[in-house]
Amino acid sequence: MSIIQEIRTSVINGQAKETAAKVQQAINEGINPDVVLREGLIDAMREVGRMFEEGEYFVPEMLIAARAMKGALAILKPLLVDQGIEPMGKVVIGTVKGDLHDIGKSLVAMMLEGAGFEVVDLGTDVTAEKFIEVLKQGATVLAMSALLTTTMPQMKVTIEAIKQAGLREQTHVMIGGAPVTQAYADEIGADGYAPDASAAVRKAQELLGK
Ligand code: B1M
Repeated sequence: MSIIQEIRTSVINGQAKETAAKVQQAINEGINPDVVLREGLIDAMREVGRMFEEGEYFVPEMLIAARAMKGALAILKPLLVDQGIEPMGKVVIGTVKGDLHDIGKSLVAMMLEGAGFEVVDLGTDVTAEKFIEVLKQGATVLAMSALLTTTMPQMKVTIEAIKQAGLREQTHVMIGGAPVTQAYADEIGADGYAPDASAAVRKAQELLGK
């Protein structure tokens, strides 16, 4: 089994220590951190989702797999985040109210930081009011993540709330997350959608005309 396959298997099995050790081993062997991320970690979470859908896994198994993935991300973060880039603008990011999924959002935050954005990460279960507070403090990009079809509408609620707060004109709104699409972004009046973390960086740069 290749080291990437071993990483994938250890995440699926929720083995946090083994995952961290194997990720470190892969890095020591000179494997590109982006390959470790995409082919090892992200692919493993996709498989965990499939197993959950098919009733092989339940919430506790999803949680321990997520814990293994997060430990590995901490190792990859300094390698994925380039240093010393000019500040690009201030982004406020969070997973919307009612939604506790934070891995994808954290990856997007990490990549934005790496590209030189100042990032305020509000975490998960973020209300429109909390986003607005940071927008009032000078953030010009609002980045919202949702992983549940039931929480996607909260993105629209937040856009409406920033309109009400008189902040819509000065705010670039971008959205993403597994169930989110460009069509949904158009429907709710977001300025941009990105399918993954790298695309999110390109979208934020594009929105700010960089
Ligand atoms: Co949940 N969960 N979960 N879960 N979970 C999903 C999302 C699900 C698809 C699983 C399934 O059924 N196949 C399903 C949603 C179904 C639906 O809505 N149609 C689901 C469900 C049902 C639930 C619960 C309701 C289960 C229950 O309690 N019965 C519950 C809800 C809790 C809540 O939020 N209120 C729940 C709970 C959990 C855990 C807490 C156990 C855990 C999360 C732990 C954590 O995040 N700390 C969990 C997990 C791990 C998953 C899966 C397996 C993996 C998610 C993940 O981390 N993916 C997930 C299945 C799946 O997605 N295949 C599932 C890896 C991550 C890197 O990808 O988050 O998509 P992703 O992010 C990507 C892109 O989407 C994009 O870039 C990222 C990097 O490439 N992106 C953006 C994300 N945000 C972006 C923002 C942007 C741009 C791009 O701009 C701003």
